[in-house]
Amino acid sequence: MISELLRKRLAAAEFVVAFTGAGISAESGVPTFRSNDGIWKKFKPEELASVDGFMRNPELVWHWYSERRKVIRSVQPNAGHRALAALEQCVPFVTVVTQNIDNLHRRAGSTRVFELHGNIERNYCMQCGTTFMDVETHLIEGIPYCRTERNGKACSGLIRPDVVWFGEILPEDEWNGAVAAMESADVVLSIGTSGVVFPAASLPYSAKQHGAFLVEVNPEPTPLTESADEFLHGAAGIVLPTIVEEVFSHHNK
Ligand code: BV8
Ligand code: ZN
Repeated sequence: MISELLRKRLAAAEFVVAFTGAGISAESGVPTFRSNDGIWKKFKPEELASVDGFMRNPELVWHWYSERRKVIRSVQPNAGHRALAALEQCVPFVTVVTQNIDNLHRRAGSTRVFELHGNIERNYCMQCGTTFMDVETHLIEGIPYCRTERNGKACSGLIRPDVVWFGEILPEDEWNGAVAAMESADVVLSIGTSGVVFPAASLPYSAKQHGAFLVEVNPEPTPLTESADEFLHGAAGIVLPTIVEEVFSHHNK
């Protein structure tokens, strides 16, 4: 399954970056966005994952995020997430750059993760910026409001999920960390992403320009496939453990 060239490149690699999208969480039971079971099928992204969408109908958007949070809390990381965590024992520097907001890479044990689009477990007040890990106690008719005391007055700001919506800029530290990782990558594994959301989707191309060996793991081709040095046609939960096994098995003994 793993070509001699990929085996050689991975075995010699010092910096490996895994660039992941919703596809790596599919086998955990988290619906992707654009596959046929995708969540965007029911709703249009602009309606839900945008500031206007939220301001227009905060209750609907909060309902959508609460439902997704429930799913995410009920699932486990899968063999794909775990293989990337295991890779840290075989390669000097492994960085995960994810578009996912499901926290599954950290729960699988990855220690260096840049979350380009935020994290569904975090929320913040749009007025005073206070961060909330839980909003259940702040709900008023399905919408959470801030009550942080500030100079004697209670804030009454609207609380929103700490995720990057369409039209919003990506968090600076996460973006800068991801760009630096991509520029020094020996090998980039682009896993489970349809490569249509920018600026995140531009990262594998820039890694390739800086000399990285680009591998794509996906059950179907994407716009990135023709630029990839290797296209591993399959599910992340199957392909990633195979890579760790076949390339680094002597490490694990
Ligand atoms: C920005 C967080 C501007 C929220 C997300 C026109 C109008 C409006 C905007 C734009 C426009 N044209 C371009 C834009 C910019 C826009 C964009 O790129 N739109 C696209 C859709 C055209 N981008 C933005 O708005 C970004 N911000 O540009 O700001 C700006 C610039 C400067 C200064 C100020 C402002 C912000 C984008 C972030 C949006 N937030 N999510 C939430 O999740 O609720 S995007 C959302 O899509 C998720 O983050 C998701 O991760 C991301 C990408 O999707 P994928 O992860 O790739 O998932 P997808 O379902 O698409 O694909 C899954 C893949 O997995 C498939 O290929 C499938 O085959 C594969 N797969 C399935 N099973 C498996 C598998 N692979 C492996 N194993 C399996 N088992
Ligand atoms: Zn507040």
